[in-house]
Amino acid sequence: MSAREFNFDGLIGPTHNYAGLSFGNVASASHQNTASNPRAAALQGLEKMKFVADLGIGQCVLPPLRRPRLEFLRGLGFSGSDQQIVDKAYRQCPALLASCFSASSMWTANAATVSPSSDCQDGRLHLTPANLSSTLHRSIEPPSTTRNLRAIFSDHEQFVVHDPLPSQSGLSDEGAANHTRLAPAHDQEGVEVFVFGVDTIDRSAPRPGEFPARQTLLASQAVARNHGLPMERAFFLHQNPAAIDAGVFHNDVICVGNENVLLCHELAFVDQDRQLKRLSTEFEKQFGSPLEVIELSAKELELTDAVSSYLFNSQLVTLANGKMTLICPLECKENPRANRCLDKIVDESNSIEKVEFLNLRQSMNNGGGPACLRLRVVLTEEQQAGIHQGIVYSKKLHEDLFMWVESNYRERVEPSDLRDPALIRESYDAISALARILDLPESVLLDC
Ligand code: SUG
Repeated sequence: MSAREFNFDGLIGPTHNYAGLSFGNVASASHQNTASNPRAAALQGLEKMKFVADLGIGQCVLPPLRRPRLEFLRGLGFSGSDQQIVDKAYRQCPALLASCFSASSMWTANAATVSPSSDCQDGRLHLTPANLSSTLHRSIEPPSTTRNLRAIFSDHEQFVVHDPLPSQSGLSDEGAANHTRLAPAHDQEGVEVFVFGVDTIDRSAPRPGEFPARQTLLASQAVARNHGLPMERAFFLHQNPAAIDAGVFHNDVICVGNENVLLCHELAFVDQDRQLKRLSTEFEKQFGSPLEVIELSAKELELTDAVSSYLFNSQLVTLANGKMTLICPLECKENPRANRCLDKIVDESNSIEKVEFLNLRQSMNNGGGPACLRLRVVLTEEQQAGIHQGIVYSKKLHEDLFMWVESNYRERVEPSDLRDPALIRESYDAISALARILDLPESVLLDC
């Protein structure tokens, strides 16, 4: 049965703000305590969905998690009315307040790791929500994300939504941002590449010195096991610690794959030459066709430019005619060195034919590019019919979401606005209204 790729984009929530919560994420740190524009952010996200859908690629939306999550503060000993809790947290620890307000669920590449049914031994599509245990604000997401995914992928005959891995530093998991599926075509069997930042068992293995590694080898192996991937189809690559220390906090900041193409920087992995050779050899052996590796050298693009332009965080998609397009953030156009690299990438000897640019500045300022905002799911026709239909993108859904953003979102949020009781109410009301648009139970979305 033919299968196609769907991008599940996270709707950018009404509390989108810049709090500098992600240590090791350069953009998040440099925008700490600046004012955000939630309405513009959400509209930029919607524009991306429209752009991708107009290319003929499958598109769905994932709802934002309800924020602020005041239960989180209550659990940490803040008591009183909502207003009192917020005031106390603002005075005593603004980072905790910002954590419970964070709209970080927009980056759905971190929602889960997904293996399509063609890769899994039981013939079902497997999803493991990420535990996101390495950052405080994101570690609040997994129970709610799991609930949402179970509401959307509810047919047990076709889908398995696992529990997130235990929230433990040795099992730290950041989902699809550290996972790439390679296959001759989306609708065929593929190999799955898991990228880890640290091997917590082998103490002598290289690890970053400055910034945290957010994905462990143990976590990646556990996800591959849970999904029932044949061992010869699962690859584990070690992320280069130098890249993590330069601000590459997820592998999708330095590498993107699509079908038979792998685009990466030469400093993406430990022992890169040998590992990529091994991957290419296996790919060719298993599928009888070559893997196309496009590698940019540090001379062509320094790590700092890779991080500031987010070139590798572009969305690489296959159009109906089989050609590939790279959807880049505007920052790649503005960075002359990144722009020069794009000329090499669309060289006629490669499968990538075209480059497009999108303005995602609001998300980019928090370290979230085009690829961070989407979770890729390859669905067969039967599975397309089996998911909850209210989240499938259409012209009508776009119009409804556009109006919803226009009428529920603030134009601007200052750091001190997180104390404003009206923002709490407005954000909850927005989620209630969204439940109706997406035809999902309000009880699920409000609890998430
Ligand atoms: O986890 N930023 C996110 C960005 C996630 C990008 N996702 C991928 N690369 N797939 C993070 O670091 C910043 C929030 C703040 O600082 O307010 C933040 O969470």
